[in-house]
Amino acid sequence: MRTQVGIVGAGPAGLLLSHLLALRGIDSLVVEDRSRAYCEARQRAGVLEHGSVRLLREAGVGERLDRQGLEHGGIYLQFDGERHHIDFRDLTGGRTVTVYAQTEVVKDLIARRLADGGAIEFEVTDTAVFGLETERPVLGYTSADGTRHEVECDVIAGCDGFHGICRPAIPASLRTVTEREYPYAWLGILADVPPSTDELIYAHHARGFALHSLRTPTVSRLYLQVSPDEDLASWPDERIWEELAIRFALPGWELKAGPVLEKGITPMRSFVSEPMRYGRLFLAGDASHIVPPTGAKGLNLALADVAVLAPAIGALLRGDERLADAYSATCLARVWRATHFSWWMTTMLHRTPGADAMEAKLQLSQLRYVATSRAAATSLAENYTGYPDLPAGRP
Ligand code: RFL
Ligand code: PHB
Repeated sequence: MRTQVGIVGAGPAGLLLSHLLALRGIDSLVVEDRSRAYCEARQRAGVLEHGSVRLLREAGVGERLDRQGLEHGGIYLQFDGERHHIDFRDLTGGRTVTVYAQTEVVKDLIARRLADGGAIEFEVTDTAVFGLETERPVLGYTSADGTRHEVECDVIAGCDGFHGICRPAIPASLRTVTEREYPYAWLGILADVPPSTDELIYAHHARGFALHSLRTPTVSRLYLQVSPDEDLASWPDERIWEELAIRFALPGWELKAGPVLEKGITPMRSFVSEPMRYGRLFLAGDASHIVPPTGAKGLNLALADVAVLAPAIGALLRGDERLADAYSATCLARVWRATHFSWWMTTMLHRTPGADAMEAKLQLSQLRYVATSRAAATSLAENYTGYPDLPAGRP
């Protein structure tokens, strides 16, 4: 068996890459160790930068996004009993973000790949990549029916997330990892209740950070800062709603509670593995970098990586290696910008366990500066809506 590009992972990065390659007439095979239903239901990100929306639209997969996505012109920052609106449209010359769940992006991309005759193998096991230093790397896997395959490729794309097998296939001596774990986690819920707010609320509170996000006009997504070793069992739904109500409390405003459809705990880390290429293996998305979710960047970085990778692979297959050689550095410039922004949002908004009075006062001063200075707010707005601009989605 052979394909031009072997893609490991059917998350947003692997699926969009497969589609962008197909637009260039390049064939690929996506292998995924989970089921299609699992990939389409996994609750994760919700916010698309303005450039990610444009990319999906230009790639011809933005039809449902345009119909159902909820455009947002700003966010609220809440601290010290006050809620301040940060107006992205005004601060960035019209830029916005769009709330459209990652689950929907994944559904749209899977549907499109299958409609176009694209090859996606779900529920594979024992994925392996080898011969990465050669011009004929091999993608090995066992399909759901137990058959072992070894597929000869021109290029392999490691889009297999943080726990995948592709990053570890790069010799450790050739990789530099820069990493930080935060002393807190997010407890997230999906709730069958209309959002109590018109824009996302990022709330800094003495008891910890809280975020009010949403999915649709009738479904809300909310998060609470908890300790990293928190036991979900000690958070019955009533306790979650009580804690959310305390952290978002504001005179004259009420948090609507409702049935909790799903809950989970997410650890928080910043992680970058460099470079993003080894021979004919290219890493994209969470396989190479993780950001804490406070900046809403993870999904957007995954999409940005493959927008750079697709034309680089196209050129490489025509014998021009220049874009492929520049791939890692091009992506890492954006990755490090997002890593800084996500770290900055995270440390400004969360309560650090054991923090002294100095840290608490400095956080409040920083929040007040962002809420009152146009220059400081513009920096937040520019980074949140997406910086730098993305390459186009159409070949
Ligand atoms: P994914 O989505 O993890 O996809 C990787 C795929 O690879 C598969 N896989 C394998 N397949 C075959 N063989 C193997 N050996 C394999 N090992 C793994 C996996 O099953 C999976 O299907 O990575 P990708 O495509 O790079 O996409 C990255 C994003 O998923 C991630 O960055 C975001 O979800 C992060 N994130 C957020 N990002 C945003 O931009 N905005 C947000 O608002 C936002 N909120 C979040 C988030 C992530 C969260 N969690 C749970 C991690 C909120 C949360 C709670
Ligand atoms: C979400 O809607 O899941 C979400 C929104 C903003 C974030 C993180 C997660 O910063």
